Amino acid sequence: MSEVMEQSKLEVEEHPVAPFLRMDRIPHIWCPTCGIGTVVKCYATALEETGVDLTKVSIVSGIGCTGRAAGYMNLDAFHTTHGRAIPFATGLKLGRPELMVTVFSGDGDLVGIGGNHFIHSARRNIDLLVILVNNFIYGMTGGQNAPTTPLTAKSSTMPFGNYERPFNLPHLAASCGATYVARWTSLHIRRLTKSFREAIKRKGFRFIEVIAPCSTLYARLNKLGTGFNLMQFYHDNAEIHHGADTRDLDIEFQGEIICGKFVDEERPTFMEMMSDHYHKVLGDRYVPMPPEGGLIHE
Ligand SMILES: Cc1ncc(C[n+]2csc(CCOP(=O)(O)OP(=O)(O)O)c2C)c(N)n1
Ligand code: SF4
Ligand SMILES: [Mg+2]
Repeated sequence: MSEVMEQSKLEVEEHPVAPFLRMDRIPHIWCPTCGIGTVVKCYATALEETGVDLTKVSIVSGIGCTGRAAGYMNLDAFHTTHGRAIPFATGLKLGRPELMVTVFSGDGDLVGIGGNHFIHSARRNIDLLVILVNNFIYGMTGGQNAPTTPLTAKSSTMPFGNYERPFNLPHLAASCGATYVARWTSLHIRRLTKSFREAIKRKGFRFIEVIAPCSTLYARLNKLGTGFNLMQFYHDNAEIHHGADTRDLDIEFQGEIICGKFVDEERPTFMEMMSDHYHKVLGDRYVPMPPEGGLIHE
């Protein structure tokens, strides 16, 4: 094949979301049939479809297999320490209010070690889109039990099955004050992308849980086959109930997975509350943060 033909073949074959990825970092580290890449693809597609100004989009991850997502995206991206994606993103948003800040991380990172930051960020309605990939386990470090591992499911630290009650994440987020709450699986690529598009346009603490296969640890330790088998399982066992009461969204081991949008409401964000309050109590003495951030014009 001539060099010209090879070149045009490459151009034709470029993936539609390639411009959203740091292609020099590919191949990625994720295992075959892991679900994380699908979620990244849906997020990239949503960014493209909403037409947001990518110079104003920032992504923050903690540590874990899911936490690698920030490093692969061709955005202003931050790979922070374990459990600290939300506080890092909060500081970023407060200092640069014009940015659309997304937190993209795993269940262990966001609601295990990072659980305290998660609940308070939702309570204060910090303006963040939080995407949590829930594979029911600590993937990166060898399959330890997570605060999301379903009862009786096996993990490397609970080889005889988990006996700790897991979080119902949409209920946790909603009861702490999140203003947008949805759950999908990595099989629901169109609905997940639509949910990302919708959440990108909202403000406040927006939480989207995505159930996704960890083929290498969760599926192997529980003899569930590969990620493909889990996708089949989602196909057969996921039910969409928009507006469902979040108290009813617990996930049992290999039980039904209720998906949908459960909360979508407006409430003043942390920044709005702060600004209103200081205007009221300090009047002209209050100098708000410039809309384009405190430092960039200096
Ligand atoms: C302070 C600290 N404690 C523990 C670790 C080890 N560690 C790295 S990733 C991880 C779990 C990640 O699990 P999750 O967020 O569910 O991500 P996944 O790999 O499943 O996508 C742990 C315990 C660490 N890096 N830093
Ligand atoms: S260990 Fe699990 S979560 Fe991590 S890349 Fe492999 S399949 Fe995905
Ligand atoms: Mg995990």
